[in-house]
Amino acid sequence: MKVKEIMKALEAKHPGEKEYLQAVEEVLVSIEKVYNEHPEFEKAKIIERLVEPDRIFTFRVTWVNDKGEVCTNLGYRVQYNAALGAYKGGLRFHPAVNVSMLKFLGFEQIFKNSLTNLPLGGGKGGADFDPTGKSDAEIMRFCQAFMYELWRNIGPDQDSPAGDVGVGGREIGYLYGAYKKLAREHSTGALTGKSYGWGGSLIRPEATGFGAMYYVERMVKEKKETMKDKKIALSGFGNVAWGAATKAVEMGAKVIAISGPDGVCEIKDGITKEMIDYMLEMRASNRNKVEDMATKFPKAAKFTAGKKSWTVKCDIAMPCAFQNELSEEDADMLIKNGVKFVAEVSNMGCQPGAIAAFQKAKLPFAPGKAVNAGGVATSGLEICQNAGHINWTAEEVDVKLHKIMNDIYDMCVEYGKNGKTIDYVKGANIAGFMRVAKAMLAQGII
Ligand code: 2IT
Repeated sequence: MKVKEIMKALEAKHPGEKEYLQAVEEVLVSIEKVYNEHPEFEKAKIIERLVEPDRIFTFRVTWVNDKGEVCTNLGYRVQYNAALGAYKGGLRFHPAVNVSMLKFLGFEQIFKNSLTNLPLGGGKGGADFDPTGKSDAEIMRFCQAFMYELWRNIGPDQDSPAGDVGVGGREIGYLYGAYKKLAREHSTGALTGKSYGWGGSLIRPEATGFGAMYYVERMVKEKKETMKDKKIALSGFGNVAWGAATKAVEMGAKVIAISGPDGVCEIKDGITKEMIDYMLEMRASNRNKVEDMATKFPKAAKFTAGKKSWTVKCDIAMPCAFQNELSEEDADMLIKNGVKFVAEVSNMGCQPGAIAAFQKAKLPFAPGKAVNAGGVATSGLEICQNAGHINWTAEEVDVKLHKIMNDIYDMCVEYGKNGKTIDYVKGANIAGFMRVAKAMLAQGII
């Protein structure tokens, strides 16, 4: 395999699919050497087969808003690769959603799911629907209209969506209600991220953030340091940042920044339990404004419009919001301010220039597909519980999640160790890839 040639061909075939091409290139560069040591991979054209999704569904979603107006959005499901199991991955509702974004997310999901060591294939979906400013009733009607189309293509042994940006517990409830009505399957893992009591798993809401902190704790330990009093800058204030903040505080660290599309909230003395709880209300309001935190807690939080979390001096930077949210300029600022560790929690949260800057500065940098894998891993545990018609306790789930994150960390070190340094990007990509490639080989040319 020659990465340059493959990328040239993909650019010609999928012009303008910026995020997709970026995600593919990152993985190919990491695995090139190992891949070329396995002529059987090349013979089976593993890369050519892996970079194209198995199939993509695109569908019209028409619904009625509170004013009685008819609205139309576009819905998608990308079923990317099923070598390891049924397609699995979240749904994103965001106005910028398009095929490129969902292909990048689906592609990343293949390797992330592989890292969990659970039998999960990779997929992703969503719609260009903007939840900002929508009423609860509008959200429900949109979710129902979305499911009118999607229900035929999902199921616990086929494809199991979950949440992502813009899709949380409330949306999964409406989606699952509509799915059950249409499919007449009433007790399955056709969707995960359900609430506890009707098929959901305890710890699933917290899992992405908890898992990320378990991973970061290992990175910190590797340098013979502890989490105590570490200053952490998070971005976003959604489900992921909420879970990460909860666990960070439990570990004795201080979350000193959260952010939103409107700006940053600096929290000098560290976020409190009350403030973490308030993040949930902010999310439910659909206002999408982090300024609300400073309005509610004016003494503790200082809001600055138009600024990102990366302007705040910190020990650990953790993007938790959106792809490419941390630029090379942001990385330079963080480095100048003495950041010690960077862990992506959002999928592809750092631009390539930012990753290069962190690596050049010899800072431990870990990629989203390893750090945030606790979310989908716990979705996998939800599917297990659904299939067995049982509920595990919060402790049982947390123990399994913690072990999965420790195993992912160990795999990243095994494949990414380079003398005294650890290239977590390379480690995650190679470890994730090898399992998928071997499964594809064993299953023949399909
Ligand atoms: O990016 C992700 O891994 C998710 N949005 C969660 C996917 C899942 O199926 O739980």
